[in-house]
Amino acid sequence: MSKRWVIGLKGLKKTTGEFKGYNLYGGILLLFTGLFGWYAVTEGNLVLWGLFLVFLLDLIYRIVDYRQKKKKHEEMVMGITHRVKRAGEQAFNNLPLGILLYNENQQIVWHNPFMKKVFIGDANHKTLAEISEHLSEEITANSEDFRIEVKEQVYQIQHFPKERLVYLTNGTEFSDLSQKYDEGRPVMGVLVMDNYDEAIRNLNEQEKNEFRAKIVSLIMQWAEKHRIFIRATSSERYLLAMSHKTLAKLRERKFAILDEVREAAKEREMAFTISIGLAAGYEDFSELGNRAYYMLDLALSRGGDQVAIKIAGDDKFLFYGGKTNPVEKRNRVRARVNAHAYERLVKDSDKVIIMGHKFPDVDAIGACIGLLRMVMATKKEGFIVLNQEAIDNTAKTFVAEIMKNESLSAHFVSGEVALSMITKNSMLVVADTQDPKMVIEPGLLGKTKKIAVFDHHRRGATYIESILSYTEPYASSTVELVVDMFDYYTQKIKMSSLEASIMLAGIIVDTRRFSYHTGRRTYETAAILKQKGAEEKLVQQLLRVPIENYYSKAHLTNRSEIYKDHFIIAASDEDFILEKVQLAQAADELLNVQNIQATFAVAKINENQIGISARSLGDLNVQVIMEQLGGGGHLNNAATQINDLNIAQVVVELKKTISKELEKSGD
Ligand SMILES: [Mn+2]
Repeated sequence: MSKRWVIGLKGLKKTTGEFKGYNLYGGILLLFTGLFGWYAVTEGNLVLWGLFLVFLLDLIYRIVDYRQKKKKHEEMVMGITHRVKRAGEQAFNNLPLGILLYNENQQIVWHNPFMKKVFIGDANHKTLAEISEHLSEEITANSEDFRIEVKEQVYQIQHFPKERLVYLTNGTEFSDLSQKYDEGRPVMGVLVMDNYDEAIRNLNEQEKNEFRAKIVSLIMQWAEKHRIFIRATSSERYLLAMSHKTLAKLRERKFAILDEVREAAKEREMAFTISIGLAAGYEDFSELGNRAYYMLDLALSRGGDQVAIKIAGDDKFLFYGGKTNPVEKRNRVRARVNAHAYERLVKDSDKVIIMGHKFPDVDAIGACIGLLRMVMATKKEGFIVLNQEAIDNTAKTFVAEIMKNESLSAHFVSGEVALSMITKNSMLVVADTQDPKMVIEPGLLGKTKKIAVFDHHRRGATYIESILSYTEPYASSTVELVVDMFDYYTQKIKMSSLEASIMLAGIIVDTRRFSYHTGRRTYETAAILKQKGAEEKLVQQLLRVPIENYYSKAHLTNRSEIYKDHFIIAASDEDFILEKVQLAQAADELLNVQNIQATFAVAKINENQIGISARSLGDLNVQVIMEQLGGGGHLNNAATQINDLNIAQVVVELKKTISKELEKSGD
């Protein structure tokens, strides 16, 4: 057989293989053509000849048509293959995708042309470290997905350690965009002058104007320097808008504007401060604005002269400043408004249930008694929640005295009893705390919507939702706030001499005999209580302490350590258990030491808990330090309780926290 025939047969086989659809029809056509051809020859019939011719022509037509189609198809396939191949080469050489292979010594063994652009030149035989230290480190660590920076460009890397293969894509634009987006996100804020009216009270008109101009120009210059949008919404309030980038800068500088304003006022021998609430990271502008106002409230309730920030996604609130002790700025208007609101709420309630914080002290119990007396003056039922086995030690003698007095003790009930008698129409009153976790019977909080809070502590991150809240961090005690309202209550408040004495003792304990947080109002309150029958002798008698208190105080003071020149840390032995109040007293007493700014008394307060009591003259904010150790309190009077550590470990943590705080305030 000749070669041509073989090729022809092969072609035929290939054809029949590839075009199976044609086979059946083609076979039938061939059969009929043959059949009619045979009959036409043997029969010699003209009709048969005709039919034979028709089938033959059809057969020829089909074969020619098939061949043409096949040729066209092949041409098309060839064309696409060629183009795909070229596109692949193009991609390999020109796409902004780098590919490199390295060997076990981290030497580059091959890379595509794009890499030349990245590395500026041929990098074959170079090591990865020569190209980028960072790249080499990540590859050594077998990282699979990371970013590196080469010649100010950011590359996204995909690494396949098994294949020793690396892909690089240029992510500079994306990275720039995401940074721009982050930095450009809006921040809203509110700035207020904390105590403008009080500060300028004693100035004449010209001095007032000069002072105001000085402060406003400081604020405006600050805003302009940092490109902050600022608009006055009242004479003491400004709305702020800025970018995230600006916020980051201000945080870096620890909101120096607070210090600038305070110093400018100090130069004129005035105590004047500003506070700022800021919110960032919320997509929704109404939420952003609301949060900013909420943060301002928080800053003010903590005593002002500070910045409070909430950033979306961050559970914690950020605080800056808060270096001054809150100055008295209470006005009689608030006392009047709150007295009237309280009276109305009492009238509208079926009964009033009053509770203080867990382990209530004399201030808490005294305030409860004052609030109860107001309820009784309106002729409503009132009860004070007290679990007798859980009372602060200083209050024990007072509670014993209360229990001897039948008419007064009838108003004291346990948490359980209170829970059984509270209704939707009852009012719940919380005194001397605003933290929902701190109250004697937290179960009561969910039982009624009518809740009133009276407190003189700075507000923490969580607080009780209430319809009436009279909280003033610059008041000496909660008793002081309660007595403030007496004058404006329409019914006359009557009380026994024991009750007035307990209330007076509350002030004495909280002010450590009028040496802390004592303002004009504190003495006025004491005078009012004196008028209502308070007896110093009884107070003195009830405040006496057992001799053990002196021993334990001595134990602590003997173990005092001066830390960083200005701080005293007095930590007891591991096996010594002290009362919280003894810690507080030791810390108080040590503040009398020369050159000391703050004191910390540390001791076990029960088998598994260590307490720290912290006191400060004001230069170091001990509230912030105790907050970081899980506690709280005031700028110059704070405490915390710590579980699961021993005394030595607690002291280490405490020192760390103090150092951190000192660094933060730049000392
Ligand atoms: Mn108190």
